Amino acid sequence: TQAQIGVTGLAVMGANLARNLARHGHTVAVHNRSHHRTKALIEEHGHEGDFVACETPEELVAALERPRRVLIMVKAGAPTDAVIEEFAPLLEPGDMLVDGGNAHFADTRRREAALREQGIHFVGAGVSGGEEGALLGPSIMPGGSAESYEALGPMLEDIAAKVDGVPCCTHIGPDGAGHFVKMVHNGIEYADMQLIAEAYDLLRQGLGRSPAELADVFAAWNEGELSSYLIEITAEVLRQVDAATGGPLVDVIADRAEQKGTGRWTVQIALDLGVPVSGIAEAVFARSLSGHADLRAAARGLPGPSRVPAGSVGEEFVEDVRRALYASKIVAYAQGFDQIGAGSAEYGWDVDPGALATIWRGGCIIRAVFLDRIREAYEAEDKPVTLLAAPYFAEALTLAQDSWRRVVAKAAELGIPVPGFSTALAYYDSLRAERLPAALIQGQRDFFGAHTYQRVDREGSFHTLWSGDRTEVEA
Ligand code: NBP
Repeated sequence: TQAQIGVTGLAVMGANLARNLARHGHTVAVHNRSHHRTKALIEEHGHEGDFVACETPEELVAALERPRRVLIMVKAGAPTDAVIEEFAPLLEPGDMLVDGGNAHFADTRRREAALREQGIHFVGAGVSGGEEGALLGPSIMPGGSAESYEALGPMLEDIAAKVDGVPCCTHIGPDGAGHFVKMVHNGIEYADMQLIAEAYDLLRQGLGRSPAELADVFAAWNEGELSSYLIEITAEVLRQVDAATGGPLVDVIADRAEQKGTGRWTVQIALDLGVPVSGIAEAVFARSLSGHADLRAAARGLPGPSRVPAGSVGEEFVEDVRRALYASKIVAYAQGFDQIGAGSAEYGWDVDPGALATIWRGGCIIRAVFLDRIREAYEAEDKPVTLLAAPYFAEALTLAQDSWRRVVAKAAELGIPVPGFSTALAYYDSLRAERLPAALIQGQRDFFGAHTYQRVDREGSFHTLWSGDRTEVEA
């Protein structure tokens, strides 16, 4: 029998995607650089479906029906290039090479262009959902040609998560579009996690609640508008008791957050595109700061607030924090979607944000009820310039803003760091401001560098003769 698809790279993600494909009735040819992984997969899970075990790339390619579909699930970076170099010469025009790893979208663009010359469709597909998602239904974000999606889409939609019967997989756009949106997805994930962590910290320090009590708070929040995978697992983590100490696990975990790089890429690219993704940036910086043992040790003795009024935080703080979290989350997602819009415009991808919100409702780490609201906002006749101004979100922010301000003010008063909450509020207030102090910055720039400024009342560029008689001249 000929296999419908081949999977090369059988570490946790590749093996689980291969099993998912086989469980959906596809014959899957499987290959790994070190054959022991292939053997282990067949021994442990061969009974789950039809697998063809292959020892070499040649065998894998020979096992496939045409046009061939080969899914690469190896470590991103040089390993992916090595695997492409191995497989490309074995393929024919019309065949498809799919990279399901966490590649940088610029690498995907480069690889797609090179393989296109050979007539091979290169598909950079973002896959979210971790190990479990790969096995039970991930959210899949494939880029590449529309033609390749015709041949590949049905199979990917088959194994993707489903929400209301709709698969969490859609063609995102040409070349690097899929990996770009996966990158921003991860950036949003960083922001969302940071905001949840700040909410936990505020309630722990501000109200003195225990992790177990806070697990109940997050579990309750998960029943409402915040309902999401990340809130759900937060409750689970907070409830976990450490076997060694008998105390909360969260108290014995070292407070240094690590990162693999997609959040950092999101911010780097946002800087290049000129998109203010301050919420994502603060989340990346907060992780970085947490790891700076040297800076933290050197600053540990610095004073906190000298006088914290006793009983200044009451029961109503819980609801204030919930609303502040929701409002900040809206900002983080709005910024992420802005970045996707900017990337799409820059590279001519024509990404449909509503379709993206749809496929993020299930399978992926940022899955949330809230994404249905984003989908609705982008499917409305009046496309929002910013999600903040879309009717549902504008109303949610209106309802939340007093709480949001109280929480950020209280955090400053108590000396609890809330970089995510406060940058989100600053973004909101900056966007809605009638006038920004950017006018003064333009004045300063003109003073020291004759950079000129524009006026609100006349066309043209102007310069004040700062070191002369301080009259204004047209530049
Ligand atoms: P890893 O990222 O740990 O990669 C291990 C695989 O890469 C093994 O199959 C290994 O083969 C293969 N490999 C390496 Br390393 N160098 C190779 C080379 N030069 N030639 C051929 N094969 C090579 O696996 P993973 O955690 O399953 O992730 C796979 C991809 O999926 C990554 O890009 C990852 O970023 C992405 N991803 C992961 C997750 C997650 O939750 N883990 C989620 C979403 C996406 P070997 O067995 O011979 O060493």
